Amino acid sequence: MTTRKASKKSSKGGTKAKALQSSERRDGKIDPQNNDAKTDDLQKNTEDNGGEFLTTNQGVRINDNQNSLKAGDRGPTLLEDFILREKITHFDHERIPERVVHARGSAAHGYFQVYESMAEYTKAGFLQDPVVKTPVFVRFSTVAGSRGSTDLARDVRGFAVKFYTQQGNFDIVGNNIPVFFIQDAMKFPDLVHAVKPEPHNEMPQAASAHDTFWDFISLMPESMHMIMWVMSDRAIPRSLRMIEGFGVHTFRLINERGKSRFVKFHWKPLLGLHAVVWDEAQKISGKDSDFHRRDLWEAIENGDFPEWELGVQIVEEKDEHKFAFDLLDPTKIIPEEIVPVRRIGKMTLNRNPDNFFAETEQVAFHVGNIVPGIDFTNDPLMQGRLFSYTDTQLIRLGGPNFHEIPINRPVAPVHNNQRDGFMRQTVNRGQTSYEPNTLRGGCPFQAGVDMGGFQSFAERIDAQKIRARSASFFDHFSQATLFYNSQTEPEKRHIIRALRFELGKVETPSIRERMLALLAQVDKQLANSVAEGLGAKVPTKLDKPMNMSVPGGVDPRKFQPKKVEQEIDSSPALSMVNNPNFPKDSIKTRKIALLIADGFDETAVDQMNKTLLTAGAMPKTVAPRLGVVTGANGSQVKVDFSFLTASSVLFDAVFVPGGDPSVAALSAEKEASEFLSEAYKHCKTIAGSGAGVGLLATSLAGDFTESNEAGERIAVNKGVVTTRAGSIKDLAEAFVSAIALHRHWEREPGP
Ligand code: HDE
Repeated sequence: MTTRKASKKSSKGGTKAKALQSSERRDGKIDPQNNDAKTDDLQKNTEDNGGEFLTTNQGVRINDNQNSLKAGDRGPTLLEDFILREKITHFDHERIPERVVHARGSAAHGYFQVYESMAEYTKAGFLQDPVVKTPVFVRFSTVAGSRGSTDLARDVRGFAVKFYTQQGNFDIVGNNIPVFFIQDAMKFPDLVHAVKPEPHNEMPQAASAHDTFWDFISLMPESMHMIMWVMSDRAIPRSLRMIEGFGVHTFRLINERGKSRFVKFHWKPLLGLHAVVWDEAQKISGKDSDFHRRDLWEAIENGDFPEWELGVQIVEEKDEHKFAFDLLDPTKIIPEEIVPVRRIGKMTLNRNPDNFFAETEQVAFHVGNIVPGIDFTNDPLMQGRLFSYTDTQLIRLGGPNFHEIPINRPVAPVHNNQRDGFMRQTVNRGQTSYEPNTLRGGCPFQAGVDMGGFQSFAERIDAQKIRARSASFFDHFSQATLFYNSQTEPEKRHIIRALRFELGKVETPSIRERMLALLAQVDKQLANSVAEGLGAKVPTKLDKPMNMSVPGGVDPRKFQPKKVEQEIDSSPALSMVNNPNFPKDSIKTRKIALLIADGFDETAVDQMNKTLLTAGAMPKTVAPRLGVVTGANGSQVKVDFSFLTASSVLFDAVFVPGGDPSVAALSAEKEASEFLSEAYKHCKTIAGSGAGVGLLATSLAGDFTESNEAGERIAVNKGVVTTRAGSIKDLAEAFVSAIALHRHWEREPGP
């Protein structure tokens, strides 16, 4: 295994020996260049199961782990059996409540490094010095499904990053979508109740396509911008390594002089931004519901460490009100074309967790975990979150000491007078647990601001206590329209189809009608096209959309959405296909299927493998059976997957080399032609050489192979790359260029 730090994983030596490996130096400081500081810290609690003897939790060696203690070998089990009771009791208590939202997740360790000092904007320690490597732990998640639900649900992806900085933990608890459904934390439980499986029958799992979700949404016009994003391909990513991340809310950066600026955080994936198609997503859910989890795990094990650049959009305080929207409104973005995203550093994920429960399940993120140099704004959604994340851990992790769980504890030293509580780990010595004191010389002291003491930004507030929403939050449609207008035709088509699917699963006609009326506010053609698929009409009687997110006894007309003219009509950064931030020039880590059987053309396979590996892709052989296949010249190749264990939806592209016996054997399997047809339908790149072109011709890709029956030409036709007798090297290069385009949407039929 290439990624593990074997030296740090000594199976010898007890906990005490491991503790000495801590990154804490003898003077109590942390080595700033040690990106393994957190890994070293975790070693204190890491156990390799290397012990010789099986013991009880009290350390008593066990002689018989097969049989319980009985009164006679056919008699009843005795209560006295402390070994059985301990084992079963622990087992009975192995589960903790799953997260209310974001229950399904996958995580990895890594580190972050800033490119150059950001001292002008923030005093945050980890953003000062490019030499400093800050350990991170990142958890990706879906929102609606349970812990065991499919990775490929149409859903928002959580993107939560914990930075173990030398000034304490800083968490960016964000999503892969830069806006949210609602504007005020008050509506969060309603939203989540609506999207979760319906309470009477617990259906459907991990899906928003049901009545309660759309009932709620149809009454909440503020959700329309977010709805555009979740109905787009952003909600069905190809890989967690290929999603953007966003802090969503506007935060503050505070510099040494106390000057505050507004900031939005972004994560930009270096592998680009890619999605699957909905039909594929549904099939992946059946073939491999761990698809994203496996993809992340395998990439890290292979040494293909995923990377993201941290981007910031910085807005001066004086510019707070210069936009067409309110910076505090979490249903709005700051378009990148108006305030560019400056990339300030890079995060690399380079180590898989050692234990899913101890790390991925027990990690506790909190929007409220900030460090000096970063501060909050009054975004009413964020303000509610500041309460929620501690509260949820109290029940999920069983008490107030969850900060002591190894994955949660900071690498920065922790000293305070908090004591006791369930599962307290720290043995606090001494007489004092209060401050001020003299008995302990006043320790621990408060830190002056110049010594790193946290001081909240002194925002001026002069206001009435009022339960209300600012009128500056009332433009619910303009940015939804901006998003829709920024999509390419295929992307618009996918949004229309997603809405037809979701609303098609809604059984109550009036909910569909209200949704069509809301969609008409975003774009008339979009609404008409969705309506057509539903066999319905956009209702004219609902030309004033309903906003039921209003207090009781008030005139709802006072709360109707108001459109505000936006600075721009279209933002290319919102499209995945047209996005200028992610050039489509790489096929790194893409999985390519090579369909082969005995008698395959070895020269073609060797050349193709070479080109794909050089481009950083992962060629895998798929054959009628597992084991080995023998090429035309007698060399043997290990089969990675059989048609039974693989499926076209688990690959990015497919190649069929020549070799008459191989192609004949594949032709005899209907799975081979289905494999190709499915890849074709999902707009993936398909290649064939020699007799392999004949197999392509038996599939849906057939129409695009004919033009090249005779020649040595390399034909590239809507992502189908073929040659009968031409150079395989040229074919392989054309194949790589076509895969880099990701998908060939021109094959898709109209809406
Ligand atoms: Fe969360 N959210 N959330 N959320 N959220 C949780 O915390 C909550 C919101 C996000 O991998 C919970 O530990 C409220 C926005 C992520 O462990 C809970 C509101 C964004 C994760 C909670 C929001 C998020 C959570 C559930 C509205 C994007 C998973 C378990 C006021 C910026 C973190 C837990 C992980 C998890 C509350 C809205 C992101 C219940 C009340 C907006 C990535 O505390």
